[in-house]
Amino acid sequence: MSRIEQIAAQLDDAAHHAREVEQFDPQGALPLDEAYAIQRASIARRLARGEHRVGVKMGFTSRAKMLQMGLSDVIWGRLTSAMQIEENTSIDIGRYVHPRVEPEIAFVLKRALHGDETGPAALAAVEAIAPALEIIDSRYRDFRFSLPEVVADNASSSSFVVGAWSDPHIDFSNLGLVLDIDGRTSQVGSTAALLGHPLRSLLAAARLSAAAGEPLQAGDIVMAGGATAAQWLHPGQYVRVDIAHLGRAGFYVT
Ligand code: OOG
Ligand code: MG
Repeated sequence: MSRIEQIAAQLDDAAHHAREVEQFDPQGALPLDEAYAIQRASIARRLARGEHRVGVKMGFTSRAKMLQMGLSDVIWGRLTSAMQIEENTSIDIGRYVHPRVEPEIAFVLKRALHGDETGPAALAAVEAIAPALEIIDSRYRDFRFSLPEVVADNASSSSFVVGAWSDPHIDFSNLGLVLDIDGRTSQVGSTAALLGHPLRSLLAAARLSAAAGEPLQAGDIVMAGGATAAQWLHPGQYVRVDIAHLGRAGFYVT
């Protein structure tokens, strides 16, 4: 087994069995293309278990997230069918290492994107947008990692919840949003936190996945990135995001 496959297997096992691992490159010396090769190999193991690809997620598209994690390069990861959680159902905290939640906006595409589109062309490929929550669960001890490490770990992706889909022809550049935990406001923000406009996050997703040889397809979901700092999850919580004009999405933690 190559070193890439070995690390991919460790990270995949850690995610599968909710176990933490030690950092393998705390200084961040590994070239990013190798880190993405580890990510691809770890996702290949999930696909071999019967999961299928449903889209991509963007990471570090807001300053709040960059500041919280101390990293400032936009990254991406792959979403699989097993990661999607039905709205208003429960997640079992025992299946995670140390999960956090963050409010996001999701896109679903009606046409493929090749990565070289302009903003209006990318918008024309969007079928719908929705309020969404991402549950991130870094497999590294203490949720600490370097840039290549988080890339290798599929950008900490673990689960995601998408609310009702809306027509994308409203101006979604600056919609207020609230992350509520147990009925109390936990974080407030705006969709403008995502690279100034969430469409920029979609353009970056299209460009990066096309460059990796896996261009976005019709039906793909794109999670545009956390608009606020992520919050820890604990059993007993009810978590909800509310985005102006788009509505809500929530889940329970048991
Ligand atoms: C990395 C994932 C970042 C986002 O939305 O910015 C991310 C992490 O914070 O663990 O999902
Ligand atoms: Mg996220």
